[in-house]
Amino acid sequence: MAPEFDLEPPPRVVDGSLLVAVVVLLATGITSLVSGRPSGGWVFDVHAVAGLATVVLLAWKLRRVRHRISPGALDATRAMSVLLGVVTTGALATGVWWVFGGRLDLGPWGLLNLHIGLGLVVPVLLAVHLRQRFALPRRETVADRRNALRYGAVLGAGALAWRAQETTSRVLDTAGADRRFTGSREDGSDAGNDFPVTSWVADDPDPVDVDAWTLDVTGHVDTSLSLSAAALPVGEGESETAISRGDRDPASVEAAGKRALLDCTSGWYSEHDWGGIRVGDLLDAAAPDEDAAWVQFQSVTGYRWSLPLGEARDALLATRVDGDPLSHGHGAPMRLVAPGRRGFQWVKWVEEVRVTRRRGLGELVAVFVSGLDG
Ligand SMILES: Nc1nc2c(c(=O)[nH]1)N[C@H]1C(S)=C(S)[C@@H](COP(=O)(O)O)O[C@H]1N2
Ligand SMILES: [Mo]
Repeated sequence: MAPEFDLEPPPRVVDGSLLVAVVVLLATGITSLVSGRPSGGWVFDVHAVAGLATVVLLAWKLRRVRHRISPGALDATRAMSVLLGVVTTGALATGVWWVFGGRLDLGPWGLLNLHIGLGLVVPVLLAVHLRQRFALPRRETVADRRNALRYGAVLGAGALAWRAQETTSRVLDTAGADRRFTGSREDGSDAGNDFPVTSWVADDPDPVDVDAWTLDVTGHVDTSLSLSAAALPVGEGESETAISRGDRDPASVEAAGKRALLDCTSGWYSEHDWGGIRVGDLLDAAAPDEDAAWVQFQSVTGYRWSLPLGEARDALLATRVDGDPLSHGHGAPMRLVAPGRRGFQWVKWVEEVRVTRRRGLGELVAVFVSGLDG
């Protein structure tokens, strides 16, 4: 190794590494939004370490290019580059700030939503930037051993910083210290309906008229069911109820309970004792066809999400939280409780349980646009 070894890699290697880092950050960032089980925790670690490495890479890059930016020399291409630099810095800063317990009140959204928003804009701006300025690094430069050492150093520093941050948060006792592995912080556990009411995008229906409401079980089942609120074992003290099934014998469904943790991607979690009925009991009553594989839960608003049949059986359709009837904001008369799934999958104001063979892809759109039509 040359004695004057400099940690900073050549310009094109920095640029190429930034591109790789953004791809990794985008992939892990999006994956993290659907990761709710501890086994998916590594996704958050990779995201954090890549983010910290990006801080170093971006600092090198900005130091190198800053002299090019003077108000006189600002053409469209450079304005684009400046915007990219600002948005990327913003995405990194909001991420770091979140980890150290930062908060921001943006109406229905918070700091983590801002981080996600900025993070999604970066790849778009970067694509434009690359069209204007892209140049491949030479292969010898990429394969150079000193550059490999530099990568190792940058990633190692990122990993160390990520580890150290946990200790720092704990020692300083910042609000960041009580984060789950998903980054979410506790809010309103065991407090009945007193925890945040969140809509992912714009869903905000009028309260559901319980007298007109029915829960319908449809699709690939032997017997479709339509249950009124009165036909559910949801009142206080009721433990089971008979569900009529056309010309088959009535099925009985018992009241069921489950303790489960709702973890919203906007950065909070809340753990409660939920009461309602097991989806499995409902499915037993309806008798899914042989080829049934998915169960879709649909809201009165059109918002919907599917779970694989086996997992759905173990989910709960809740009418109560910590012993109290569910409030309208939390999805009355009935909401899905899907343990291990992120909050946006816990469909509120459920009115239909549809058994399907294949997953309906429309739901991937519906969770974003539901409620936007007013
Ligand atoms: N119908 C419907 N269900 C929904 C949502 C929504 O916008 N519409 N938001 C989801 C999101 S993002 C979360 S985090 C949880 C929040 O539940 P809560 O408002 O009871 O806390 O509900 C989920 N269920
Ligand atoms: Mo959410």
